[in-house]
Amino acid sequence: MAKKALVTGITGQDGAYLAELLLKNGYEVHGLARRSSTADVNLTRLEWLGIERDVRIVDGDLLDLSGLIRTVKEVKPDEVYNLGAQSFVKSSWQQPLLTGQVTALGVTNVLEAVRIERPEARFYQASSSEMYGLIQEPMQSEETPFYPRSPYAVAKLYGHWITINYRESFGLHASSGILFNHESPLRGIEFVTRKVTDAVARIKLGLAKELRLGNIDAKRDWGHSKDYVRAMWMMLQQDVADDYVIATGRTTTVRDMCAIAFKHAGLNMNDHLVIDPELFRPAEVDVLLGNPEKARKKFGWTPKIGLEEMIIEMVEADLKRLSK
Ligand code: NDP
Ligand code: GDR
Repeated sequence: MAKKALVTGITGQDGAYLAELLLKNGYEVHGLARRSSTADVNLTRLEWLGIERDVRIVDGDLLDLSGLIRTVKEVKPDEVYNLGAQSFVKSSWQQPLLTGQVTALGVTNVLEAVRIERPEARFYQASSSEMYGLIQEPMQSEETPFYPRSPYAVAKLYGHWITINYRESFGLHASSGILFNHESPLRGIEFVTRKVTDAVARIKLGLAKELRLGNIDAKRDWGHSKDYVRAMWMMLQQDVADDYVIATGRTTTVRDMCAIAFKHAGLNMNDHLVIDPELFRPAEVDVLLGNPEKARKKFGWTPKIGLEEMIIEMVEADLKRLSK
């Protein structure tokens, strides 16, 4: 019998790539999605991967515990991946309460539904390198202390600890992946890599002249979503639940990431890049650099796609999309 997975955040970047991987691995995939007035459910990313008909969509919201309980009771998943969140750090200062409700308490709602209806299911929580915030150690591992610097990061830290608590209190097979930034052509346009590749493509095609950015000195450890969803799945195949850092072990400034995109398009970055003080954040996470040794040792995970290759893939995808 095929294994069943329930994925929250199925309409997001990781939801799409994870669904693709799970389908390839023979799973029956159920995805929780919110209704919207424009399209019943936004399946754009699943359509991009050509799998929109292969995923069974279940209407639901992380804020609705009764719906989650009903869904878990009906689906009887073997694995539950909680990817749903208000995931944009900058918006979290604008919507701190909503971010807390969805990104923090939403995790408890899913865990409760699992505990009540399907305690034998394995659970994955999408934790984040943003939890490290004000950096305490030059390279962050599972042992590095947390110091969250945004309402989003505070909410993720709650989600992280409640997952550990459900594992320790109720014996749930609940794991957290502390994932560093990961991107792809399916990345939301508000995040910096995709904002850059979209703008570079527009400038190249004569549709725009400039790219406005905030703090380009910030450094991030960027990987590819495809590699990172594989790590999520591998985590849940371990006999014992645990927490793992998933990262590349290389950090790059926003400026240098941006330069890769401009260079690939044959454009001079200095002719188009404008620094806009409005785009700076109330508090910044200056540098992130992850140590993925534990995941490599325990289950052999290593990233396959490098930053240059990924940014070029994103620029090409945006050129193709905008040329249509
Ligand atoms: P996206 O922003 O692309 O996707 C977020 C998903 O959450 C969307 O499907 C969205 O649905 C859904 N969602 C938002 N609010 C609710 C709600 N109230 N009820 C149900 N679903 C909701 O994020 P990513 O795919 O990039 O990331 C996946 C997860 O991993 C997130 O939890 C994110 O915080 C976390 N993470 C991401 C990292 C990254 O670099 N990408 C790194 C570390 C952690 P809708 O389409 O309806 O808005
Ligand atoms: P981040 O990603 O906040 O790290 O969170 P984002 O791409 O938004 O920012 C990365 C860095 O770039 C700087 N920056 C800008 N960012 C955006 N979005 N837009 C700009 O114009 C801009 N200019 C400079 C930011 O200040 C920041 O330092 C992502 C999300 O996916 C989270 O959900 C996830 O948990 C973390 O990655 C790990």
